[in-house]
Formats: sequence, structure tokens, C-alpha cells
Amino acid sequence: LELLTRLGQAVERGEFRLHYQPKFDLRSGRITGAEALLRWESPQGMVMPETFIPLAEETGLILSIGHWVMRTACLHNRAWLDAGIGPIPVSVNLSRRQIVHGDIAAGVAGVLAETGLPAELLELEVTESMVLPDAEQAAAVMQRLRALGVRLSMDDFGTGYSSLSQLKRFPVQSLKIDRSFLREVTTDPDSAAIVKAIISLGHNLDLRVLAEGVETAEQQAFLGANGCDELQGFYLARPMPAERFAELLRHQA
Ligand code: G
Ligand code: G
Ligand code: NA
Ligand code: MN
Repeated sequence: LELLTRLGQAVERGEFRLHYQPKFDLRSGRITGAEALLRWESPQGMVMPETFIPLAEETGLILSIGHWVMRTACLHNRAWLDAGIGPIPVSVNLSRRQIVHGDIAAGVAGVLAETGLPAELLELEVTESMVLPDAEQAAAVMQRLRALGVRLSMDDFGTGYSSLSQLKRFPVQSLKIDRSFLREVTTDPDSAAIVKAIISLGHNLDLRVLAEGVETAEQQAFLGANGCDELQGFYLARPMPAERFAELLRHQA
């Protein structure tokens, strides 16, 4: 079958899974949250998001897939709460279409009502490149999401040429430093300067700052020395199946 046809059937066939990658408080080392990452276990084998997310975005399938992701993440988190695990905020990646074409605020409100998950335990990640081309509309949608009580974060920060004034329009509570800056942070003075600048920019705007793509102890030490708040990356934990993440949380009493 053609990839697109199979993708269109993947939700109803139950072929999607969510994996979770923990986020850690830099100082205490405790888990502060997790990012839900979509995996497609197709009959032909595991397909990674780089392959099918762009296709889903082009065709509009991302609206139904994105809804599945949000609902499933809220159901998982609700089940963890009921099992005495957490409370822990879980974040979901939005795509541009969900903000520009979908009624994302209504979708989120519906899922929160259905699952009974406290709104502050759902976080939505947007990127600069997603919100900048439709800044006014995106800011309005984000205000509606904030009014529901969900958290918002700016993902891949530093890659989208936001100015300070543009960043201020978007009601986010945290910045995620793009992992491309982390890669050379201990070897390239320019990358180091950019990461330090993003950390102070975020703190001056009263935002929490998370570094993604942390792969080494040296990177973690640099981030600690420069006041970063949270860490996410393979050095600390890889994305893992929901059951394994729940176990990890359970053991963090
Ligand atoms: O999980 P992985 O690192 O392979 O993700 C690759 C890309 O796919 C990342 O840019 C990530 O943001 C994106 N992605 C993963 N899960 C989702 C999802 O549920 N929705 C959207 N829109 N993007 C996702
Ligand atoms: O675009 P976004 O920031 O949502 O991308 C998330 C993706 O980053 C996930 O697919 C995840 O697998 C990947 N990722 C998470 N930690 C690391 C890391 O330390 N190194 C690399 N190379 N990728 C990572
Ligand atoms: Na993300
Ligand atoms: Mn990112």
C-alpha cells in the first residue's frame, strides 16, 4: 500500500504509540516533565516522525493525528495520576496547521473535559518557524490556550530569528534551546555565547529555560554553570515507552 494510504489508516488501526522523553531539573536532578513523541509501528516496521510528519502536515492528516496524540497523552497522564504517579506535566508538539487551520483550543478543551486532566498538566510545544508567519493569529490562538490553563513552550528556540518584541507576543512559559546550539557548546565560543544569551533572555522575560539535545557531561556542566533550569537529552534519558516512563516516575518518590 502507498505510504499515504497506510498513514491515513494508522489511527483507526491502532498503529501509533507515544514515547516519552523525561525533562530534568538541572539542580535537583528530579524529573520535571516529559515530552510525548509519536512513533508509528506500521506493519512494515517502525516509521520515525521525520518520515511521516511532513506528509501528515502536507495532507492535513496531522489534524486527526495531532488530536490522537493530545488525547492519548492526556489519557496516559490521567492514568498515572490515578495510580498515584506524578503529578507531572506532559508536553505535546503542535504543528503549524493545528494552530492556523484547526480549532485547537476547542480540541484541547474537549480532551481536558473528557479526561479530567488538570489543564496545567498539559503543555503544548510550538516553534518559532510555526508561529512567526501568522504571528497575529498564532498569538490569539495561544492566548485562548492559555486561558484554558495549559502551559506553552517555544521549541527549537534560536533557529527562527525571533526578535525580543516578537517573542513577547507569544504567551509562553518556557524556552527550549535548540539542540543545534548544544552540539558545539563546549568547543565553539559562538555556540557558547548564543546559549548563554538565550538563557539570560529567557530569564529576563521570566521564562524557564530548558536545553534540549544534552548528550554529554560537559554540556550539562556548561548549562549548570550558566544557570539553565532544565535539561532534556540522550545523556539523561532517551524517549521510552509510556509504561517505562511510568515506572521511572514511580521510583522517583
Ligand atoms: O521523536 P523524534 O526526535 O524522532 O522526532 C522528530 C521530529 O518529529 C521532531 O521535530 C518532533 O518535534 C516531531 N514530532 C514528534 N512527535 C510529534 C507529534 O506528535 N506531533 C508533531 N507535530 N510533531 C512531532
Ligand atoms: O523538534 P523537537 O525538539 O520536538 O525534537 C525532539 C526530538 O529530539 C525527538 O525525536 C528526540 O528523539 C530527539 N532528541 C532528544 N534528545 C536528543 C539528544 O540528546 N540528541 C539528539 N540528537 N536528538 C535528541
Ligand atoms: Na518538541
Ligand atoms: Mn525541539
